[in-house]
Amino acid sequence: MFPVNGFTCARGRADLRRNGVNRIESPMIEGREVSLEEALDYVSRIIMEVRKRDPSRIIHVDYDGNQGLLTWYYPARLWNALGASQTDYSICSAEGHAAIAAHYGTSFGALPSEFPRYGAAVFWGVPASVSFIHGWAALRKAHRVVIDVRMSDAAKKADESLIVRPGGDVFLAIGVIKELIKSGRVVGDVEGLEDLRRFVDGYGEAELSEYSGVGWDKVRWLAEYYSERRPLTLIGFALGRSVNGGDAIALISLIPALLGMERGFYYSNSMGWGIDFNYLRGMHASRPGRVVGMAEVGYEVEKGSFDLMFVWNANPLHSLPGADRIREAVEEGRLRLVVHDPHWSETAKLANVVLPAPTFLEKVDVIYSYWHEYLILSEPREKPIGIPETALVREVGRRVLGSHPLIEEDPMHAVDVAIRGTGVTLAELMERKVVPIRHRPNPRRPTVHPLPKPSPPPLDATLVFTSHPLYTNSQFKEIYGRPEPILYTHDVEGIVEVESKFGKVKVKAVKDVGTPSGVVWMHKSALIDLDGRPINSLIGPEKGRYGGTPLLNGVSVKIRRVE
Ligand SMILES: Nc1nc2c(c(=O)[nH]1)N[C@H]1C(S)=C(S)[C@@H](COP(=O)(O)OP(=O)(O)OC[C@H]3O[C@@H](n4cnc5c(=O)[nH]c(N)nc54)[C@H](O)[C@@H]3O)O[C@H]1N2
Ligand SMILES: Nc1nc2c(c(=O)[nH]1)N[C@H]1C(S)=C(S)[C@@H](COP(=O)(O)OP(=O)(O)OC[C@H]3O[C@@H](n4cnc5c(=O)[nH]c(N)nc54)[C@H](O)[C@@H]3O)O[C@H]1N2
Ligand SMILES: [Mo]
Repeated sequence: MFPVNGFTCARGRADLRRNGVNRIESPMIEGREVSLEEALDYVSRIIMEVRKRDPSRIIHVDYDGNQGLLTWYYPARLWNALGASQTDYSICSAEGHAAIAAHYGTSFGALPSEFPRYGAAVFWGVPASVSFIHGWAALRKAHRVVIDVRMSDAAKKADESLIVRPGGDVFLAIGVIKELIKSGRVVGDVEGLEDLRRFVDGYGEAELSEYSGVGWDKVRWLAEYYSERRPLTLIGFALGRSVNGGDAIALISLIPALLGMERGFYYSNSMGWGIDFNYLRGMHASRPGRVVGMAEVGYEVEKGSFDLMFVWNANPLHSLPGADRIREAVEEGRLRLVVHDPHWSETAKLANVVLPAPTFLEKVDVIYSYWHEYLILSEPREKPIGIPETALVREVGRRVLGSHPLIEEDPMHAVDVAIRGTGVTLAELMERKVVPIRHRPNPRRPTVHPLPKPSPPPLDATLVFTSHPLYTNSQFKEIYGRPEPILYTHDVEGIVEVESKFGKVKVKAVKDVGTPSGVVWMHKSALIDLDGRPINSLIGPEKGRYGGTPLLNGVSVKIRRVE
């Protein structure tokens, strides 16, 4: 059975309607409609020009607009064959995957089908009633605790909620572990327990309460809850984008192991399915010229490190730190931008060259999930507009590389090879369309190392982001309209300027009773300000110590009323 819990989210419901709206209908060069042939020749010429100088001055930016193996992964092989620069794919979940894998050898945790077995659940930094509604529903019968920096919708709906300071979770986790050890409730077979004991002993209760923002009685309550109720621990991706985020995730993921629970946490199992993403990207036969942190792309553009940016399946003007730097470089002619997208995204509107892409409803692909354990053959049901990603890279590849084995390999053959580790064959997938992945990674005895190295949480007003129920990142404006850039605050209302060390934006401040002073938040789908500037102008190049994830949550800001 496909674990969709019998309902579809607002985005899923809108997909068919969205398909015909705001589409890029034709290739364009500098605002002029051209034939596909002309656009492909033009893009190939630019690539050859830049490549002559230095192929690593080309950067491709691609992310998760559509999670197809052919849409997202396969196209990267063209750029690797060229020796172009790539990003580190860190923006969303890399920090937690790396932090958990450092302790368990894998980030593979509980399976969705195991959720209903749990009578209790701790949603740590996961406002799941909005960001993870299928997981929230799968645990609807469980007693639910939500830990956040504000009273999120999930915190309001939960049986219990705990409010921490931004960046304070690692200290709360240290406190919980300290209490568990003190009361003799650590029974798990975990390597390095003595080191962990010494580490947590290095912190006093008062200090931990101050840094976490949680009184000691509540810390003790959570430790007791853990040992008595043995909840499933759900860990938010967004925690990995926060101050001390990787350390927090690492330590939180260890709590179930300390209690002797096997795979008692859930992050995302996608890194454990056995899909060979590197094969799809052609890493067996080529290498990127350079890997640039997603935190740093905007800042590298500012420094003049690239001549050409090729974007697909992503909307960096909306989503990347320092996005204003990218915009300026394109507007001033210092960077050429080519975008391949089905929709007129903010980045497509800025681009020098735009190439239309079919949506997932218009092409064949194989889809995997961050959540459920199924591989899916996605087949076209609408008439396609534009050129699919696989065809595009093969056309451009032939023009700039001639015949190259990475480009010549049939995309479906590449998928067949890449999914071998899942225990599902392409033939089986072609026949059955939806097939459960059989591979499970081997568990390793968990270790407490590396121990965290947290810093005190910020004292200034801290900006954090969260999912919007109607949008997926920048997507679905076609149906639900452009979201207003609203900054939710404890006590400020009106038009305000928000300033960080890196930039300044203008937004509308609205009071929210569930937001403590010192915290301000926005929806991560409302990232264009009242003057059209990217909100991510505020975000700097700082990144996490495990997976290099940009510090998107926890940026210190000053807020000034202007109207
Ligand atoms: N300040 C701040 N910034 C953030 C976040 C935050 O919390 N705060 N969150 C971050 C997170 S978690 C993420 S995952 C990133 C997301 O960052 P992006 O991946 O840039 O996000 P999307 O808005 O989903 O953009 C996807 C683009 O892909 C296009 N697309 C969809 N389907 C296809 C297809 O089949 N082919 C092609 N070629 N294109 C397609 C869509 O039209 C859209 O323009 O943003 C990050 N940015
Ligand atoms: N409806 C909808 N669902 C989505 C998405 C969407 O755009 N719309 N995006 C998808 C994507 S790409 C992702 S990555 C996931 C993200 O899903 P989640 O990881 O669940 O996170 P967010 O929705 O970004 O919300 C982050 C929460 O963390 C809180 N927070 C910020 N800093 C801290 C901190 O230091 N400690 C704690 N404890 N909490 C903190 C914020 O207040 C906020 O409630 O959601 C996915 N689901
Ligand atoms: Mo994400």
